[in-house]
Amino acid sequence: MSVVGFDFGNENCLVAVARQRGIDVVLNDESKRETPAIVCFGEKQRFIGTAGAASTMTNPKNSISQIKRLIGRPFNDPELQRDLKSLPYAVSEGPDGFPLIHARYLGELRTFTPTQVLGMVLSNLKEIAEKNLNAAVVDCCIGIPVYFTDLQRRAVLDAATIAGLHPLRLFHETTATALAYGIYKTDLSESDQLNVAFVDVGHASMQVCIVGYKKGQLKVLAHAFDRSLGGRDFDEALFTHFAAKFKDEYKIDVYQNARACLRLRAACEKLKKVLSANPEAPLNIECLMEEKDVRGFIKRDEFEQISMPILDRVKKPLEKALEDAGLTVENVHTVEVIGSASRIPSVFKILTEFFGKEPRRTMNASECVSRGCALQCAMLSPTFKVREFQVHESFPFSIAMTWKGGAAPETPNGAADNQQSTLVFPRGNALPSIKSLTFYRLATFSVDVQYTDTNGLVAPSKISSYTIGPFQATKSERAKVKVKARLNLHGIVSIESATLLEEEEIEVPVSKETVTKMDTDDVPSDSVPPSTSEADANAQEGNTGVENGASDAGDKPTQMETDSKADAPKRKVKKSNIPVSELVHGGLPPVDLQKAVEKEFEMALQDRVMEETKDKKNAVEAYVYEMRNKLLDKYQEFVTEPEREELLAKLQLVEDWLYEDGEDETKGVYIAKLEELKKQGDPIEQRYKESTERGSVIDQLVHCF
Ligand code: ATP
Ligand code: K
Ligand code: MG
Repeated sequence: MSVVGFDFGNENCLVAVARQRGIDVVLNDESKRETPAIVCFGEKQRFIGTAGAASTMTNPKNSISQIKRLIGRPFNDPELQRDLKSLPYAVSEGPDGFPLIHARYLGELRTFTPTQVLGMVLSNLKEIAEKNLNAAVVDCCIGIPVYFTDLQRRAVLDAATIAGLHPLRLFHETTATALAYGIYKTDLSESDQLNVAFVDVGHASMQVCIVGYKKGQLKVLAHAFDRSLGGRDFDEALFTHFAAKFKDEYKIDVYQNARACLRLRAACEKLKKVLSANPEAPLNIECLMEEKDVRGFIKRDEFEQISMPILDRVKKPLEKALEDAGLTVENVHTVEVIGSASRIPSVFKILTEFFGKEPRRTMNASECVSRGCALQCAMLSPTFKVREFQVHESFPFSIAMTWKGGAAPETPNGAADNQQSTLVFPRGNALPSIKSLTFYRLATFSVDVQYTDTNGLVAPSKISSYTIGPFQATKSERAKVKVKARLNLHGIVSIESATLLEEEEIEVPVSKETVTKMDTDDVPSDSVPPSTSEADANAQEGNTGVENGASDAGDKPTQMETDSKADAPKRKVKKSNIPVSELVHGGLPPVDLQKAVEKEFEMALQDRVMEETKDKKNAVEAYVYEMRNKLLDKYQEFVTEPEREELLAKLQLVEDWLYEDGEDETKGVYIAKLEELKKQGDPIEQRYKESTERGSVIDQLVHCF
């Protein structure tokens, strides 16, 4: 069983695997640790990762990057709309209200969903892991930003399915980092909590996480973020600056030329990196547009000036995190920065000033997310033994359930329409978690799950709708229905089940038997609120009681539930399951997901055929060069003059063919061509071999004398 962690970044992806001796970040085909998150669609195949990045400049319109920005967002999302302006490929609104990416692939224009493209990126990462482990990879843990919505989380899971992966957990990137930081720490105390702030400034976003450590455990105290503050925003500031400058000085408008835009953006990113280590840097691009070479120059101070609007926003998530954690700066013992854009000196300066101490870089800034994910995967996998370490995660959104008219339909005067709502998982709730709600109803009813505190969220607030029923209450009054809501390990909310509870009075003295044990795989024993009186009081008004059966730690918790007051007459509760049907807003229906899986399989097959074709073509080419050299060298004595001339001529013919008619042939044709050459070459090789073998026998004989 595989134990793998993936960090899919907006720009760079990393793969970490667990081996018996520890966690390793593995290398891709180009011997790099970072693999660009790019899929380039070609005329004959796709190029993914490093190969995709190589073709971006020559094929910008069909090179899909920054897929993390598009995944699980509706087309009309204003942030998405803003992003689209600087992306070189075409995106339109699909029939379901979600974006569709347009690209030319295999000679025709096609559309792909962001989920499909992420599936391709993940397949590529999966392959990297498989090559390194020399085994199939299925189980894994995938890092996601803490701000990912329900839709985005579901989209990542769908993409994983398309890639043939099975995530044991979608793990918040900063928490992954916190785990990778804490698990090796040997000096954690049982009583004194060590508070560490992790700040990740990546390509597109910034995340802050404050964690409290004690021996053998970490507890997330707060998550905060800015969805749109990352390295690329600094690139954009430089881009705007130079675009204006060049318009002035050279009379060129780069906005009119997609390739010029791309090149200037790339040059600005490079410039930004140079400025991290140098007080000033030049920017020169040959033949940017209209055959003009451009030259520019900027000092770090000026760079800071033009990026002021971005820098001004860095403090906000820091303040929010502190506030939510209920800490002051003095209580934060250490600050760890990660994410490659944290290398920008002005960002680092703001962090230093804010915390009143210099942030540290003890974590490997680019690798820690993937490492933490691999660790989490190892912890969740039965095949690995990992040091006991508890992760108490916290959820960054508030989630409520809403329904219509608690008293309906039996209230005659139209009270049925009034919307009611109850907070089920408040912001900062433990993750995972389970809660039960009690409804008093006559017949089938529906419940919506939605965000209440949108936390700067632009996604639709409604997450899903559920129909609960039908059920038949035996008595004429409203039936008591217990609905179980789960916030799962991925941070996805669902109504998992509904139970009809019917009370029957029986003549048994009150004893310990009044305790009814609920399904044991729910909720941990340390959070055991009995069926509260609050729930009953609410019920009088046709309302709903939420039972806080929260879980944060274990996978096999238990909950005990008492159903009667100690001095009341004994009642027995009969339980029966009620059907629950779910309608998720957005995401792929199972049929479409299956289709996407099949499509990915086809495309992967096509890629493989093309790769093999290239290999076979290379083999022909290699044979031509090798044989020619040998004929003129060590095979000389083993061929007759006419034989040699004939084969040399043949080799020349094939070489010419490779560059002309044979440039673009099928795999079978190259295989046949190689066979053809070998038919002539093999006898010569055979003669040579026989003679050298005989030679070595003679050598041995000589040595015997
Ligand atoms: P995200 O976490 O936002 O999804 P990511 O994980 O792909 O994205 P990182 O790889 O952490 O992002 O960071 C990439 C960003 O860091 C890019 O904008 C890149 O230009 C920037 N960057 C890399 N090296 C440096 C440097 N030396 N100085 C400044 N910025 C840098
Ligand atoms: K990354
Ligand atoms: Mg990142």
